[in-house]
Amino acid sequence: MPLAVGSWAREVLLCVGFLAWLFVLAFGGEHDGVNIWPMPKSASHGLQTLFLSKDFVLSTQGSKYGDGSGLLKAAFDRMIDVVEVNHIVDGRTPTSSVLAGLNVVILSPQDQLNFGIDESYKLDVPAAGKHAYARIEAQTVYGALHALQTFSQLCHFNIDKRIVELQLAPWYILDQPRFPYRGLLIDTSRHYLPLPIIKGVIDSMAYSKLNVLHWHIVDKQSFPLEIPSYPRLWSGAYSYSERYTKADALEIVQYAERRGVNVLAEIDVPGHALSWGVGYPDLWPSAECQEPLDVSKEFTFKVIDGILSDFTKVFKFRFVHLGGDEVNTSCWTNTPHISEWLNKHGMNESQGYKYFVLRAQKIALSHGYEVINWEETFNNFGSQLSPKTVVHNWLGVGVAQKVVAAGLRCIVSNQDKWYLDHLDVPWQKFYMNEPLTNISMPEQQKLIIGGEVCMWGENIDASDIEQTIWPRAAAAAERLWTPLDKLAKDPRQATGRLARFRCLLNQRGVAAAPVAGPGRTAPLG
Ligand code: CP6
Repeated sequence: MPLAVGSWAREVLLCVGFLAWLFVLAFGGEHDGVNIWPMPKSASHGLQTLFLSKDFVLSTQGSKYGDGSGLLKAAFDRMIDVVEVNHIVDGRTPTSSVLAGLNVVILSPQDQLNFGIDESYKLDVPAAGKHAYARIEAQTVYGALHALQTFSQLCHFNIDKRIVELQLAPWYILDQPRFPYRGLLIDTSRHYLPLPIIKGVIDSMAYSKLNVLHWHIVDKQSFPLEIPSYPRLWSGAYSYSERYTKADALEIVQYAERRGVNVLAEIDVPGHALSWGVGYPDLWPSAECQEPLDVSKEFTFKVIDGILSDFTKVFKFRFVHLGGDEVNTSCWTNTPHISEWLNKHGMNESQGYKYFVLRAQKIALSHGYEVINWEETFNNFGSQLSPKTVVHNWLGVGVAQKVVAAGLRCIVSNQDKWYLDHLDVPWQKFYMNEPLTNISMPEQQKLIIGGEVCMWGENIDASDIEQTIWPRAAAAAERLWTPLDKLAKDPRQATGRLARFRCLLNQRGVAAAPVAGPGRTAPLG
């Protein structure tokens, strides 16, 4: 008899659940209960709770992707790890509504990561069942990786019961990024960052679906990277232990690629390059006047060619970043052999700067790269830049408009909103920075390939990089991922969800800083 009552009650509950689900679909609006960061393009759900099996498995039935590199399996195992499936206590999981595993169906056999690949996915979690599978469908394995991140955010470890719950099932999620370039800059010249720290940054990028690690490797202060063609360049490192071998760089690139993150390498020329001359003083205008790089010597361009040639063996991203910002040419004017050379070639300092930037671009193009340059190069030389240039905004508001009007592509990083080293800029400002401001023509909008938050390294190092990046970078990550109509119009509407994402980062070992002021970080209810 009790059994009969139990099953009767269950029918009623299922029915009530179904009606409530219909209600949510009809009136609730899609944001209700959708605690996912960044917000997917579309998500609808019900009100049932499922439980993950202790033996939660990956099935690739029906998939065209062979996973020869084990990339998908490794991503699945990391997901199992962060949702703590291995901490489930046997016998505590309710026997009804158990999710047995995930069926991942990938339509493309390729796993070459690069700019502009299809990152879309579909994630379905069924309503109930004793041995049900959730299902992911994606064009590429990298779309499936995003789906796994989303799935991990639906799960929640119930500490009292030692089970993993998945609430508000069934789920139907369709998702794809708004912009193909979603970047984060790190700077290993001002402070060396050990490999495990960089890997931690890459892990945390994947949690918020950022997909480009812009590695500002070298600057004035140090040259930490081994360049086999010019082995004295890393004499400009701070110390022997604060260096990256070519193998280290490859390790970072491969680690990132397996998480769907591209690595954009930068050599900033001709300014910001003083450290190059520690090993090769000929690159300096003179021993007294050490930057920008000597524009008058063939050797300078041979070194750039050597570096970029070595880069092609490590950095497989379509783009290389050639800097070009903040060039002060006074050392060129003040150094006799350079001012004579400029005179002889009929150039003033500004024309020398242009000659340098365009020649460096040609070298990069000859190695098969497309070029990214900081905005000063566009502000000074406009359409004389290679049409393959992507202009990286940082100074001005309104520059992106001019760049796309000139038919060039643009990455947005305006310093008043997306510079992480500006500690006084709150996450709300990061959230509200709209890359398409005042750009309305669709052809021009397409030229804004995305944006990037910048963690310049003058005042941070391994000790505080994580809490300086997070949670503010996550605010930008949602701006870059989520369709405009799904973004919060007022950041207050996103506070609770961001606070929860920040908590998730903490649970996963990322030292993300608090979202709100003192006390409760998420509003009640
Ligand atoms: N280093 C390089 C930097 C900066 C830039 N380039 C920078 C300038 C101003 C601020 C923050 C960072 N430290 N190589 C500018 C692109 Cl406020």
